[in-house]
Amino acid sequence: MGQKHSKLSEADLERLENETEFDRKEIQQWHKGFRKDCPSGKLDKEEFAKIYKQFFPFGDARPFSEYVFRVFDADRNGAIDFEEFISALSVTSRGRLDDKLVWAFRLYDLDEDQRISYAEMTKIVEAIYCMVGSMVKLPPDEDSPEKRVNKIFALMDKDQDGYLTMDEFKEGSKKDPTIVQALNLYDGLV
Ligand SMILES: [Ca+2]
Ligand SMILES: [Ca+2]
Ligand SMILES: [Ca+2]
Repeated sequence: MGQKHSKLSEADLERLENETEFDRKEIQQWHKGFRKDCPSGKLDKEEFAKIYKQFFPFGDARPFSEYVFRVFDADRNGAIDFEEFISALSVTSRGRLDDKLVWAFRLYDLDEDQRISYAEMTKIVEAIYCMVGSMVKLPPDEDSPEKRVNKIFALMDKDQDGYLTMDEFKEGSKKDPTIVQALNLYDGLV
């Protein structure tokens, strides 16, 4: 393809070093891998879904990958560039718990009204169940998305108004680490 800008500039490197939890070497490594998997320098929805598929070959990862794509694609231009990729990776794999939770909240808050409705949570949980397929044996009180969402809301929705605010979500997630775990897709790959 003869891409001219396939190397990170010094300025980009410095900025990413400051903005992420990765050091220079790691950023360069990730960049190399990113360019290899994605020579155009931009990851589209299809390519992103393929990455997920590798990790969850027995289920259908597409719906979940599309929700995650939305959050990675910070400027909403329909493609994930390296900077968006490495920033999301930094938060989800190395971020402080609070930052991870803000990130997860954005994943669930589909209409971006700063609260998670029952319907929004159900969509994401359905997508996760669909992706994980039959790989995991779920306890009887969580063996359907509805049951799981009921359980999450019972735990987190303090004022029982049917919505989770950021505060409710943060508090509750600290009691249920599986919420955050679902995001750590790239953990252990570096
Ligand atoms: Ca983008
Ligand atoms: Ca919402
Ligand atoms: Ca509430």
